[in-house]
Amino acid sequence: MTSSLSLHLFCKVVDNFGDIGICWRLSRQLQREHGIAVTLWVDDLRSFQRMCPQVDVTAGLQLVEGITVRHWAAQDGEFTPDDVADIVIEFFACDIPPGYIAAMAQRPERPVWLNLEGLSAEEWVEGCHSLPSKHPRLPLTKYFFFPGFTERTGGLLYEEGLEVARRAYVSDPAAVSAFLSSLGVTDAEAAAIKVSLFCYPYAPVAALFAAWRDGGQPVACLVPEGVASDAVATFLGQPALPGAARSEGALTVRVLPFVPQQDYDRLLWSCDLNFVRGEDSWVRAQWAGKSFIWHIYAQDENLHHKKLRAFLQRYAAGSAFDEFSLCWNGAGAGVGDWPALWKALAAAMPEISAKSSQWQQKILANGDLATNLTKFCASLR
Ligand code: TRH
Repeated sequence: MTSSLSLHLFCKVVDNFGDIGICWRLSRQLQREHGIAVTLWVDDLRSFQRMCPQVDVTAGLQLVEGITVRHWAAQDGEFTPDDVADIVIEFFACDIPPGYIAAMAQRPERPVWLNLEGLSAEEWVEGCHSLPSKHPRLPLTKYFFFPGFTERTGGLLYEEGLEVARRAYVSDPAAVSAFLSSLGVTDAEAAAIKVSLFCYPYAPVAALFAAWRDGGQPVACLVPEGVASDAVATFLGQPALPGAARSEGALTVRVLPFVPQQDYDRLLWSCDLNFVRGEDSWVRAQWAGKSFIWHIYAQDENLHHKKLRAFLQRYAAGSAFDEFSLCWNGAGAGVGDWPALWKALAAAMPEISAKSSQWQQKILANGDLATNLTKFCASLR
């Protein structure tokens, strides 16, 4: 489907990878499925390159997989109305260059201006989604666009063909084996309970490692480079670099390279349990159809615990899932009896995974985020 629409998406990489991860995924889907000419403005090309190796970190302007990528180097650029796109999106309320906003106000056909917010399962999101906010001085109106889990939100990022690709992969043991061995995973590790670990440094990783080490079932914990490096290096007895691995008791820990974003889905599909964090990997784990534990981005006054509980309430995967999730996020009753938490979660995993397709259908009934966003923009033009 081709549309003559142009769209500029501004992404400021606050920290970690979620901002650029989400914006990169959205850019590709808007262009491929909706025919929109997307320009992605990114301030930190190095973080972008970590998940998209073909990015040239020295280029001010480049084409990556058909998407125009501009290095957003400063706030003092001069712009004319012709430089302004039909749709302008700021991710996570990042401040787009004032010169660009001034040019937006001078454009004969005002652009649709959205603030694409972060994902939360909390109810207040429904009351804020699609609300307008008039610019204090200029003849412009910005609209809040919230991802979410209900029909009164923008939905979740989900691209065409994802489920077909997932089913084809998980039903092809040779493909799974080839992918895992390409990451250095041995046959013995591939035969164990495979866990991918993507969390923030403050997760109780050492305590969980001890529970897996002393547990009855072999566990292979696959950790992308740079994740929980201190706890992983302590277990390994060496720096947590790709290829480093060590076994003790029932646990093997292996450090993987940080894979390109398109490969990250295959890591999730290859494992039995996925520890995810932030926003994008959390959503991808929900599409992966496996059990997952979410490590939420910590906020002051433990506001993130409210966000976590709101999601647990919607997801309703049972007490083993809830207790483990709460303790993993420091929101449990105590520090966590990790051997007992792991035993209960392991027993519940088949049932949790079985429920995932029902959950996916429930969310997708509201439409995917890219489609909902294009419809919302069309309603404003
Ligand atoms: O990296 P994150 O912690 O990003 C966070 C969150 O988005 C959070 O909501 C935001 O407030 C904060 O940034 C500023 O987690 P997230 O969202 O899962 O993004 C990680 C991205 O990295 C995701 O797109 C998956 C990708 N990824 C790879 O491409 N390769 C890998 O090997 C791994 C582990 C992740």
